[in-house]
Amino acid sequence: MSNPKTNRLTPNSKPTPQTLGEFLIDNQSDFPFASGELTRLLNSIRLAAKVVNHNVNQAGLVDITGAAQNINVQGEEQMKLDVFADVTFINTLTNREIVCGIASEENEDFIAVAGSDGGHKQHYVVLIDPLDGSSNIDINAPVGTIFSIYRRTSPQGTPVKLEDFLQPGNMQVAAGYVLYGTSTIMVFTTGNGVNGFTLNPALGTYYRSHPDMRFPEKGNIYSVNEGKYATFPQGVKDYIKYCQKEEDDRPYTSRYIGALAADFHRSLIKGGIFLYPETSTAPTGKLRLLYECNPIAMIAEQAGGKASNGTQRIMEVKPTELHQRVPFFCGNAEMVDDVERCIAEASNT
Ligand code: AHM
Ligand code: MG
Repeated sequence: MSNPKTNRLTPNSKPTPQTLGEFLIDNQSDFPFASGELTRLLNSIRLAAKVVNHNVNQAGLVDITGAAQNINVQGEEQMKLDVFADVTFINTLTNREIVCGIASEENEDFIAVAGSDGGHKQHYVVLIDPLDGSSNIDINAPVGTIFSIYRRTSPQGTPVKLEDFLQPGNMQVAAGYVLYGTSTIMVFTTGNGVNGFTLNPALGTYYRSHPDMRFPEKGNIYSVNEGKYATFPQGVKDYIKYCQKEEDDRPYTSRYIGALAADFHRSLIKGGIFLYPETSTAPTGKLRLLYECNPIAMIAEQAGGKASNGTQRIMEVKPTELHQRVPFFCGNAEMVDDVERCIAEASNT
């Protein structure tokens, strides 16, 4: 900042925002188990997200810069972005030997990660949706990455087992998402509240732009694929009618991007609810418990909101399969209470 009278630089009165790297170091002792392993893991996720961000931003150029047969300017084969994101996260996490296992939406089975010495001494498993809402790529709309981190339950030193991944959400030690939107933001929690860090793409640095994120006291936006209304259970139909009714502070506004990370982020900032119920054609819903719903649920709860499957807290659902689907209702606590009430009333009639 310069002083117009003297034309000399004067100190900026605004404090420099903390970077993500500084935040991780400063708060390391608050992280569960505080050995530095989780800090390194979150560091790797932020690095991989930068690489994915770069490629997401190139998406519109692929047809121009990628020559025929999908060869790009570096002579590498172009990958679909969701595969690229998957490979990027897996490689970044495995090469640094900081996880003992990874499960991803893109892979049927989990991956057991051994260290370069062949051992399995790491403590954490990561579950990830590498590119959430990937169909938005074609229309230049936001996409995300969602991740969930657990401490393994099987003995250290042995290869991870399926049981290490099938833990209820309330055992998560950290969870977060990266939203590649008009700017790129990484939002995460380690169980001590929620913080958001916006990427300055010129510097490649994330700054703590959204400290101590909380849902606004009241929400007035509902977010659902209303085209599927006819297939929803009666209680959800009733709740949607309730949202639309002219009464008190209603009707609410309807918004739907079609990428959970983006729709949830709007709810968190502006106040609202995201709904993806079971339907007559998808009787257990669409969204995946382990790498979509649980991490978003942990962030929601840490920010003062709620997440439910309609009758039960999402983070208490006992997983039985890696790619298990659940109905999902998440956002301002009062709004989630209202949809649960409508579901309970409809099931009693
Ligand atoms: P994806 O992770 O395979 O891209 O799909 C998950 C997405 C969610 O992010 C989004 O909320 C939902 O699926 C949209 O589904 P629909 O098109 O049925 O509304
Ligand atoms: Mg997804």
